[in-house]
Amino acid sequence: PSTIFLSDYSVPDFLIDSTTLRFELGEASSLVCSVLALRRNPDAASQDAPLQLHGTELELVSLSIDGRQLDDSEWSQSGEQLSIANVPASFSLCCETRLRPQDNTSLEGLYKSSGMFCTQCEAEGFRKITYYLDRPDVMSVFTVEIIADQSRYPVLLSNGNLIETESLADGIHKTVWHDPFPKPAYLFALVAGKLAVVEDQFLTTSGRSVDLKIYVDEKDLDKCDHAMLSLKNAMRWDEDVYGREYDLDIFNIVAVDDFNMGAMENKSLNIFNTSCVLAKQETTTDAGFQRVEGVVAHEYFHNWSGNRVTCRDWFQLSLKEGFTVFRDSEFSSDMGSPTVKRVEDVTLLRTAQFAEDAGPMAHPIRPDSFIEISNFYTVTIYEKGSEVVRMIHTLLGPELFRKGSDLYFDRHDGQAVTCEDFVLAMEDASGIDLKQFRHWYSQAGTPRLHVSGTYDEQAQTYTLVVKQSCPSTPGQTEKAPFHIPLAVALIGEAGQLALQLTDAAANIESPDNTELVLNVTEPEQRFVFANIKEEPVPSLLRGFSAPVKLDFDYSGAQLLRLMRSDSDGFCRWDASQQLGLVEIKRAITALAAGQQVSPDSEYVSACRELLANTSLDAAMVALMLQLPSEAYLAEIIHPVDVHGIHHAREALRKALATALSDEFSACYSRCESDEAYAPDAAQIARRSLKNTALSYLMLLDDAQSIALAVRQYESSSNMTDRLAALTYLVNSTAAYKAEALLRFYQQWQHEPLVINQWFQVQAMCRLPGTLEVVQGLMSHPAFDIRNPNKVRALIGAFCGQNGVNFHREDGAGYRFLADQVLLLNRSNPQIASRLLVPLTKWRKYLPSAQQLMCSELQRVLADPELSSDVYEVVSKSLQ
Ligand code: DPP
Ligand code: ZN
Repeated sequence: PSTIFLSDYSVPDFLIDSTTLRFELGEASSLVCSVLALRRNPDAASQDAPLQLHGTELELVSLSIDGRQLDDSEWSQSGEQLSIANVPASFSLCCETRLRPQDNTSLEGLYKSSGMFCTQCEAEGFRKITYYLDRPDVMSVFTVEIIADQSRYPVLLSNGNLIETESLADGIHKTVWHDPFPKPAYLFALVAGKLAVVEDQFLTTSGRSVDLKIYVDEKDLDKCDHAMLSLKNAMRWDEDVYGREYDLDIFNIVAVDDFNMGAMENKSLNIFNTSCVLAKQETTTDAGFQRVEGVVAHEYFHNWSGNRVTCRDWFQLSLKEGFTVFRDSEFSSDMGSPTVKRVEDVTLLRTAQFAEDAGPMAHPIRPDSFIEISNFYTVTIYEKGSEVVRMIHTLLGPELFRKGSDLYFDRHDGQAVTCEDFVLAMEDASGIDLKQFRHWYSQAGTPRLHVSGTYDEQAQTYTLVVKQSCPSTPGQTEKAPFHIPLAVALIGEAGQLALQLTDAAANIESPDNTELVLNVTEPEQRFVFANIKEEPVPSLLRGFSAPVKLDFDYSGAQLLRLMRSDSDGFCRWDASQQLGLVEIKRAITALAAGQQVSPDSEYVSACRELLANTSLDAAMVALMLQLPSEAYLAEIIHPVDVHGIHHAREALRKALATALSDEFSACYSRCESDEAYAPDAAQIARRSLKNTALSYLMLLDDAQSIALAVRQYESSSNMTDRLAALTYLVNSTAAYKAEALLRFYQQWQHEPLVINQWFQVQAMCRLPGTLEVVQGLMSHPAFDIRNPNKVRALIGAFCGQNGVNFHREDGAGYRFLADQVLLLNRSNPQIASRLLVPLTKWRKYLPSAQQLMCSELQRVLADPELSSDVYEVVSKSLQ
């Protein structure tokens, strides 16, 4: 496999003004006939280059230019390229290809899922449908004719407007769709199947009525309400917050069982993984409801940030993904609890993204090179990309940011552009210089801020010294300093102090002068605050104002003050996590010395206070009571001793449960409620706190707690409480757990998404012997290795979220993963390379684990038929 470089970008030699596709869908094979109106690109360097089209795994049936059939000598094929020399300046190319969608297990291009035809073309799947200029800067107007058996495939969909339907002979029917908006091939979609539909309407701000349709399997008709509501909320929000209106009369969503990603934003025909669209209280957890809301909004928002303005090339992927994640997270924050959403986003960033940024696949949000673009749909491109847009929002403020986004959409509507175009629009609209800020696009790695503070009582000043650095990443040893917005406040005995910098060169101030955003731009900088009458505790990186690791040598007392009284929810939560971290480190030391784990009494008191605090959002209380996750600890403690960390953390949790058992019980009872289920912020918060309390109580391993969990399991009418209880039971010594698992399966065996949760609960069980359970479940009739959701629920959850079992000391977990990757490499390379990620982090662990992990990676690398997807990840991780 070869490497593709951003620096090699050149404009396409040809443009495609229109694309007409005809699909004849059949049981054995399908025929695709494409007619492309091609012409030479006047901006191309060469005006006599051959036409080179992308195509892979295609059977070419015929090829003609302007009605004349080409003979074999007029074209040649090599790798994914089909070349035709000596073509005119403008012409019509007609190409027929034969496909076998039913044998397509990669789930890219045209394939079948549960009897329906569907497509996935991003990033480079269209080339599995026909020969084409499969690059996002080639935008074309599509007309699509679909011909299929009427009884098997009554619903035939593509992008844009339905312009014709016709019944043909022999039970065949046809529909024709036309999309007036030029688009790249990656946004093409087709669906044919037997689908039921839920319909609604949305009236846009300028009075256009849009038909909204969600197509699902008949049995799922009762699980569409939440997605529909989320869609309407998202459409309204994008009008209100960004001034973006929907642009067609129809918006379709189709739910598909077998899908590599969460969902796909194809123009007016979004295709969704069932897991990201279906929801109802009996089958879906609160987190599931929130995911549906977030993903529906995300894909809808792409209509502007992605479709109307798209990417010039795949190195610019974060242009649409980072911006759209930022948009959807602001949306979710407005729909629910902003602080909780922020904490969740930061948690994902600080575990998965920081790990990626410190590992062998580290890349800037705009990468310089790749082997396989599918490997770059990463937490870096998405979540760090979103943080970079958020920092622009912080630096500009909401009004100028909106001016910038208006300018970006106006200036580039209908174009395929770059991250640079986005930054330029923000600069032009605001007049704010983002020159140094641009390093965030080109440099990988997580910057580190070392901050120290000194109080000068005599001068009544408080001085913050901020030093920044960034570790080397593959291919980048030296980093230029970043422009980092550092939001700060100073907390005194009675609350936040008024801030007055002696050097006015800063910065953005809050209206009441008690919060500042410092522009950190130098390797080392000093900020002096005047008129400070008491020694304050600094509240730093408020709202997580930049995706960095921050060190400040807080005392326990200072952290307790922040945890009790900081007005910034993120910092308040983070203080609780830092205190938890200190306790876990003490527990590790204690266990290593053969001593008992006993948490600091101040810390226990703070937790007790939290449990009694009914004025604080219950979701915040729950989050603050949860100790830093093992995944986060693995980012902080080096080398990572998975078992040592796990046992220390569990021992500390158990000690807290013992010390606060009455408080946890009381909290549990207080949170019980019999009101009708709603996935709203208040109820979600209460369930979250209730289940956090139950999880602690279960550590007592007493009959009373087990009875509580059993009762909750049996009496819950919603999946959140039921699944939480099942999870705690499965991880306990309760004899009832086998029965609970069996009954759960029997009750839900006809709901694949619920069965996925059943697989996942078992795969994530922390008790010994889980690998054997997982291996056994792989031959369960409900498991299907061709279905990505099942693979993620069982194999992905075990390897990625069950550290103590995956890192079994005999290496069996690693061997299991390598076996599965080698198997999936042949059928679904995208999923195989995704799954491999936990092994690639081998350098973090103890030497004994490193060796075992490495030898499994080597075994994978030795496979002679590695896909480019797996090859890139495994080879880079061994470099
Ligand atoms: N479907 C993926 C997403 O929306 C890729 N565009 O992020
Ligand atoms: Zn996206």
